[in-house]
Amino acid sequence: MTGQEQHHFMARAIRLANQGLYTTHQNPLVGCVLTRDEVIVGEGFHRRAGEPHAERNALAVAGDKAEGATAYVTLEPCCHHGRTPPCTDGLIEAGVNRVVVAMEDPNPRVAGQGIALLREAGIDVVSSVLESEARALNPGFIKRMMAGTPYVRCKLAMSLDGRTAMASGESKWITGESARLDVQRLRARSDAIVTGIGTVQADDPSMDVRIDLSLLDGVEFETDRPRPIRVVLDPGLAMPADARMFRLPGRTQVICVGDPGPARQALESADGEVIELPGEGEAIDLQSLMTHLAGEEINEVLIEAGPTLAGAALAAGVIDELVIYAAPHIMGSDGRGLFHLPELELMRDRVELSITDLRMVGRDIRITARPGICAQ
Ligand code: AOF
Ligand code: ZN
Repeated sequence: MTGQEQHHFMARAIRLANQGLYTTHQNPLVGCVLTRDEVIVGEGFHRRAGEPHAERNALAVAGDKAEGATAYVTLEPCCHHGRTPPCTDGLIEAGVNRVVVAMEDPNPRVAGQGIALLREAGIDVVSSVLESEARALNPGFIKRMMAGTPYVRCKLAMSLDGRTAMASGESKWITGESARLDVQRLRARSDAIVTGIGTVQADDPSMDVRIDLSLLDGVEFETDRPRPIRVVLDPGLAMPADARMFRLPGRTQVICVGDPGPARQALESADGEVIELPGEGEAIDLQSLMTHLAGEEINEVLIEAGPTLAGAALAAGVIDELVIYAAPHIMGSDGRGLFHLPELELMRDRVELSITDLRMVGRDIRITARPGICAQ
C-alpha cells in the first residue's frame, strides 16, 4: 500500500464525510471507504446523529467483500456504545485487515482506545493520513470536545472603506446576492446564530436559513430540520414578544443577566427560551455564553451582529474565525465601523489577524481571518 494510494482513498473518504455537512449535528462529519486490491468495495458517511456511523454504512454496502479489506476512515472508529454500537466491533466482525485513520477521535469516550482495540484484535492500523484535511471537516466538534466551547465564526459585511452602515443606520444591502447566498451556507452549517438585542430592535431579523437547496453544491440539507438555534444577547430582557423570530420554526434563546422578572413569562409564552447567564451590567459574559452553548451540544456558532457585540466578542477572545465580505463601494466617513473597540488607543494595542483565505464572491471580496498571528 503506497502513500499515494492512502491519500487517494482518504481524500475520497473526506469528500464523502462532507456530505453530512448540514445534517450530522451534533456528531462529527465522518466518511469511510473500504477497498480490496485497490478497488472500492463499499463506502459511506455519517448522515445524522442516532443513525449508523460511516463505517457501518460502508460495511453494509461491502457485505462479504469487507473480509480482508482495508478501511479508510476520516475519524478513529468509536469503541463505545452511544446511540449506535461500536464501529470497532463492526470492523473486527467483518474481518477487515487494515484500518487507515486520518485523526484520533477527540471524544474522551474514544480518544485512542478505538485504535488500541483494533490493534489488539490483530488489525494493522495506520494513523494521521491527511490529518489536517480531516481536522478541517470538524472544527466545532473538535473544539467542543477539547476546550468545552464551540468554534465561533463572526460574519461581517462592509464597504471597501470599512463601513457597515450609513450614519443613519441604513445598511441594506452592502454586499451582492452571491455574498448573501454564501452567508446562507455559513448559517446552514452553524448550530447557533448569535446576535444582539440592538440588531433585533433595528432590523427584526429572521436569523433563519433560507436557501435554494440546489445551491448547496449537492450536499444534503433538510429544510424541516430545527436548526440552527437563534440566540439573542439581551442583558436587560428588552426583547419584544412579537419579534419575527418567534413566529418562525426552530428554537430561539434569549440570554439575559440576572433575574428577568415578569418579562420572562411574555417571552416564554411566545415560545422563547429565557436563559440567565453571568455578566456585568449591560454585558453578558461571553465565555459563559460559549460554555452554555457547548452544553447544548452546539459545535459551530455564527455571530451576526453589529459593532458592539462584534467588538465585545473580539475583545473577549471568543472568536476563532472572522468572515468579512468587502463590497466594491465607498460609504463615506460618517458610516459605522465593524468593531466597537474603545479601549484600543495605541498602535501596539491593535488586534493582530492572520488571513487564511481570500476570494471573490460575485462582485465582493471574502476575507477569512483568524485572530492572532499564525505560523505560516
Ligand atoms: C465513528 N464513525 O461515523 C461517527 C463517530 O451517539 P453515537 O453512537 O452516534 O456516537 C457519537 C460519537 O461517536 C461522537 O461523539 C464521536 O465520538 C463518534 N462519531 N465515530 O466511528 C462515525 N460519527
Ligand atoms: Zn462509530
